Amino acid sequence: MKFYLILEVTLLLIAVTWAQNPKKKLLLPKPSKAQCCDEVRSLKVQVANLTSLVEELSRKQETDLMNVVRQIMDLDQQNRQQEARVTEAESKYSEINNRVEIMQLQTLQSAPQTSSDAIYDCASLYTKNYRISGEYKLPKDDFLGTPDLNVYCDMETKGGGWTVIQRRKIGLTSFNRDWKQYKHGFGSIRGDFWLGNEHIYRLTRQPMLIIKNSWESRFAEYSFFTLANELNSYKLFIANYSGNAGNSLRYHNNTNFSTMNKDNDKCVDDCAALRKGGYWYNCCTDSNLNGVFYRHGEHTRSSDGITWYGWHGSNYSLKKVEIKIRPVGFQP
Ligand SMILES: *[C@@H]1O[C@H](CO)[C@@H](O)[C@H](O)[C@H]1NC(C)=O
Ligand SMILES: *[C@@H]1O[C@H](CO)[C@@H](O)[C@H](O)[C@H]1NC(C)=O
Ligand SMILES: *[C@@H]1O[C@H](CO)[C@@H](O)[C@H](O)[C@H]1NC(C)=O
Ligand SMILES: *[C@@H]1O[C@H](CO)[C@@H](O)[C@H](O)[C@H]1NC(C)=O
Ligand SMILES: *[C@@H]1O[C@H](CO)[C@@H](O)[C@H](O)[C@H]1NC(C)=O
Ligand SMILES: [Ca+2]
Repeated sequence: MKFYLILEVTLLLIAVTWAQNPKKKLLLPKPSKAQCCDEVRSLKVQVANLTSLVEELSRKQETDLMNVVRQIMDLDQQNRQQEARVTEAESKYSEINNRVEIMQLQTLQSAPQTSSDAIYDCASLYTKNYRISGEYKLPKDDFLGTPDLNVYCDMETKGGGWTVIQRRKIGLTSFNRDWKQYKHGFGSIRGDFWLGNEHIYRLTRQPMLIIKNSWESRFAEYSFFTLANELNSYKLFIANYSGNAGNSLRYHNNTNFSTMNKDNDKCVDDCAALRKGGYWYNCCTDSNLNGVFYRHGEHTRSSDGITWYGWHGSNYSLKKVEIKIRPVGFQP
């Protein structure tokens, strides 16, 4: 709008100077009286013409300007209406989502539990016909001595029933944490998180679970995955790799878990400090899924990123990772 106003003023100034100049110039040569008066009259007409022209022009410009302003205001209003509609749709969506989740939780909590149909994980939920991916609360189990636990279930990938134990996708949560935090878990279950070694250990206490790391279009799958307990430093056991991302967890097989304040690795170096995460560090990594999230620049000089050497080598930090587990015998 400012742009149009300035243009108008400039044009008016030019018009005025242009209208004055010929008058002065033409008056300079010494004219006869009659000639003079004729010329003056004609000049006056010209000036009057020009003035009316300028007036007409500025009127036209004003109308144009007003039209533009009106159009902008119309667009503005349409924009606002659209935005309001989007906001409304969004809030409706999240409301529905919330209601579905609350219903899921309520059904879950009111479901009578016997030892034969206890809910251990997302796979048990799946077999009880919970088929929507999202957050669920696993009830506490007095028999197993487990407290209740919020988990995220992937009920879609490869038949569903996956309990997600780790996710990296937003990058605001630091994974450079101590033993206690890795033990109990941290982050938010819908965003970036580590479920907690104690929970993962309990989940994998029923024999034979599969781990699946998936990111972008690549994945790695192990048909056996289990953790030892805390006394045994949450040592990792995996077997039978398949997938297209490379077997970059094999190097970490039979290896204790290490964090910034517990060096259990097989190295003179302090791998957790070098790689800035908690992981089953060997000496040190062939993968570092709890490393530093590098948002800008996929390649980094330090090898402390979220790496999976079998796919992108040591200098590429992955942008999305999820680790999920489910029982080996699970039938979707
Ligand atoms: C003034 O304008 C009118 C109409 O635009 C035109 O017919 C006339 O010749 C003009 N007179 C002069 C002196 O330019
Ligand atoms: C690996 O796969 C083979 C063949 O399917 C199977 O016999 C074996 O038990 C698996 N190993 C583990 C540790 O699950
Ligand atoms: C792994 O942990 C166990 C028990 O915590 C310990 O006995 C063993 O020495 C550790 N191994 C390494 C390589 O640190
Ligand atoms: C991990 O080590 C065990 C032996 O402790 C072995 O049976 C298994 O095949 C190894 N896993 C992989 C993926 O190499
Ligand atoms: C990663 O970066 C380091 C340091 O710049 C370099 O020495 C190494 O060759 C790189 N590795 C790969 C696989 O590109
Ligand atoms: Ca060490």
